[in-house]
Formats: sequence, C-alpha cells, structure tokens
Amino acid sequence: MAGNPFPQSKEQLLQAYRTMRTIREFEERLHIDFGRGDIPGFVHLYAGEEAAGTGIMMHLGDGDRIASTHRGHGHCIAKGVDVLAMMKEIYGRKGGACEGKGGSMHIADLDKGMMGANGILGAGAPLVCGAALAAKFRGKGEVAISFVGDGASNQGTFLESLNLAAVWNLPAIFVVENNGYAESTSRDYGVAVDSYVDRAAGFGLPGVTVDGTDFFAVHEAAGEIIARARKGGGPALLECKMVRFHGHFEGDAQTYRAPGENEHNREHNDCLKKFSAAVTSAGVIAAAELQAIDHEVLGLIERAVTEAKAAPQPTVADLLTDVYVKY
Ligand SMILES: Cc1ncc(C[n+]2csc(CCOP(=O)(O)OP(=O)(O)O)c2C)c(N)n1
Ligand SMILES: [Mg+2]
Repeated sequence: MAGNPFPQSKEQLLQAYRTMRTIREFEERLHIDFGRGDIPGFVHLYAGEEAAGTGIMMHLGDGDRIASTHRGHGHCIAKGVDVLAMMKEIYGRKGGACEGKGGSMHIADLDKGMMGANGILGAGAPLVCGAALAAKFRGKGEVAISFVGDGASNQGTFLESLNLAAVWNLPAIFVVENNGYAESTSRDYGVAVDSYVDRAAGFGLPGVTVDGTDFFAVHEAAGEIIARARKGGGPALLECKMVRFHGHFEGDAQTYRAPGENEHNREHNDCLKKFSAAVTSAGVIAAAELQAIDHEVLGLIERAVTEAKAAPQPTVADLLTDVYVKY
C-alpha cells in the first residue's frame, strides 16, 4: 500500500466510513420498513447527507453538545447514540433511547451530548446558545453545535441565536445543512441571499461554505472552526451544500423534483461513493476492507430491527414516567 495522502489516519478513515455506512443502511432500512407500515409517526431520512454529520461529529467528544433537527438520525448515530436503542425508539418500543415515547423526531441521549432531535424548526439554536454559555463558564474547552436546514435558517430563533452567540462570544457553531429544499419549496424561493457566509457576516460571525457531500472538505472546515471555538475564538457558521436522496418525509411523492434528479444525485453526489473512490484509489484502504464494514453494518441493522420488533410497547403507566427531568 502507498503512503497515506490524507490528513486523517487510516483508523479515522475507517471510522468515518463505518459511521457513514451505518447511517445510510439505517435510513435505507427505515425507508423499506416504513413503506411496509411497520413504523409509527413521521420519518425524515438523512440518506445522502451523511458526510456532513460524520465529518463534523468526528471532532467532538461526549462533553460537546449538539442540537439536531427533525432529520436527526444521522446526527444521533455520528454522535455515538446506540443504534439498537435508536431503532427501538423509532419503532416506539420500551428500551428505546427515550423508552419508545419520543419516536423518530425526539431521540435524545444527554450522556452522549445529544440534546435531542426536534420537530420545531429553529428550536435547537437557542438551546445551543445555552449549552455554549454553560461550556464557556465551565472553561474546559467544550463546544456546542446547532444543526439547521436551509428552510429553518429563516426562523427568528436561528437569527437571534447568531446574534446572541456573537455578542457573548460563545463556543457555538451553527451548521446549515443546505439540501436545496424546505419540504417542497426550493431554497431560492425562500432565502434571499445566495451565500450563508454573507448572512453570518451580517451578524458578525465568520462563515464557511463547503461541499457537504465531500467528507474531506467538511472534516477540514469543521476541524478549524471547532478548534478556534475551543480556544475562545468564538462562534462560526458552516454551510454544507448537500442532497437528500429521499423525499422530505417518508410518503412524499416528490412532484417538485426535476425528472431524473434523484437518480442523478445517487450517481454523482453520493458522499459514500466519493469517499470510497478517494480512499481506494489512493491505495489507503482496500475495497475488501470497506466491504467487510458493509457486511458488519448490515448485520447490526438487521439485529436492531429484530430486537425492536420483539421489544414490548410502553404501557399506560409509562406515560407518567420521565415527564420531569430529575437532577
Ligand atoms: C416552526 C416550524 N414551522 C414549520 C414546521 C413544518 N416543517 C417541518 S420540516 C419543514 C421544512 C424544513 O426544511 P429545512 O429546514 O430545509 O430542513 P430539511 O427538511 O430540508 O432537512 C417545515 C416547514 C415546523 N416543523 N416547525
Ligand atoms: Mg432543506
């Protein structure tokens, strides 16, 4: 094997691939199971967007906090939330990350610094200001990261949070996951500026735009922003341009897409294909090593679904537990 031309070690590259592949297979399986009518509630899939969550979260530890969105499965997996507990949660079963009472849009795991997915657009950004303020007082160099979609980036909560984070010089990072749509509305219909870097500048924050389907670009940009925030350098905005492979929600007929758009994205904008091509052509990882990971991941997802289906549903008595957080 040739030398490693990437800034990441081989171990880190394998970890990145495993995380992205786990998210992809988790989501593709949900797509199938939701279609069969096995899953209650609403489901929004992160397939196609894996490089963003993965490239960012690899820089974080459990003490760093994130606030996610309605499209949160990938953020959870990349932040280290247990995949078996996540599947149970989405199936609405006891033993789930929130004992089966939250479902797809409310997965949280405070021990992992995952403050929660969120069905309310823009709700994560103020939470992250609070978490970042606490981190600043603790003085251990922790950061807090808010994820927001291009549509939700118009919410007042998000814009106020940018201002607050800048005024207080918080170790807060705002990631705009720009997949080009808010439900069926094209981004250009709803956001006046072309670049989120300009929008960040209006609030006094530095901003960077990267190709969110390129793991290496995301990892590098996020690394710089996070390292600066850890040292007291203040907040920043990171825009990741990306594509979502599925509809806005499962069941979306996607009539707003151009003909062949999904096929084009799967062929040319697949972050996993790009990553695999880069590491194998550089001779750093053999295709067989990636295939071995694929095999393991499929086994994990199969086990997660089997365990979720076998787990009991919450009882009426469970309605009264975990209503208030105990400190
Ligand atoms: C405050 C609020 N307004 C509206 C909605 C309904 N809603 C759910 S997702 C969505 C679009 C979100 O688009 P974007 O922020 O780009 O995220 P994406 O779904 O593309 O990941 C809307 C309007 C909501 N959940 N919360
Ligand atoms: Mg969007």
